[in-house]
Amino acid sequence: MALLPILTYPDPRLHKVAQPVRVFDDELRRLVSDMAETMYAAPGVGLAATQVDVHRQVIVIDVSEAHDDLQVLINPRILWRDGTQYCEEGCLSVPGIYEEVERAQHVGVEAEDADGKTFRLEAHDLLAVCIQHEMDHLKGKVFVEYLSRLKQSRIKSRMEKEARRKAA
Ligand code: K1U
Ligand code: ZN
Repeated sequence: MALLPILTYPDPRLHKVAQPVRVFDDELRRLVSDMAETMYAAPGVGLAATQVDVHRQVIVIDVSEAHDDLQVLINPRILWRDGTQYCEEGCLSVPGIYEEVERAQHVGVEAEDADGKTFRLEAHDLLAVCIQHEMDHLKGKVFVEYLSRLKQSRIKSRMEKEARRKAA
C-alpha cells in the first residue's frame, strides 16, 4: 500500500474529465487500496481518483464514525435525486476552506465494485453530499466553483500564496 500525493487547487489537472473503467484487474484494486489509505491518512471522508492525478472513474468514501465502512464506487451514475440540503463542505484539494453548498439530500446511485460487479445504493445526508462532491471531481469540477466569482478568486489567491510559502 502507498500514500498518494493529492493535487491542490488551482492545479489544472483537477479539471480533467475521468474516463470509465473497463478492466477490473489487480492494478485497479491496488489503486483503490492506495486511495483508501490516502483518504484515511489525510484524514478525509472521501477521495476521487482525479485528486491523485489518475483520470479514471474511481471513488472511495467512508463517512462512518469508526472509519470501518469503506465504500468503493467505480463508474458511478446517479439514477435519481430528491430534496435539497445545504452542507458545509471541505475538500482535501482545497485545504482549510469550508463553504456551504446546495446539494440533493437523497440520491440513488448505480456503480461497479472493485471486482466489476454492478450494485445500487440509496444515499442520504452526508453520504449523499459526499457522493455528489466526489462525482463532481470525476467531471473535473471542484466545489469552490459553486461559490461567487469573488470567493473563488480569494480562495485561488490564498492557495497560490500557500503554495509559494511551502516552495520557499
Ligand atoms: O473530496 C475530498 O476532497 C474529500 C472531502 C469530502 C467531503 C467532505 C465534506 C463534505 C463534502 C465532501 C473531505 O473529506 S474534506 C475533510 C473532511 O470533511 C473531514 C475530515 C476528517 C473527518 C471528517 C471530515
Ligand atoms: Zn474534494
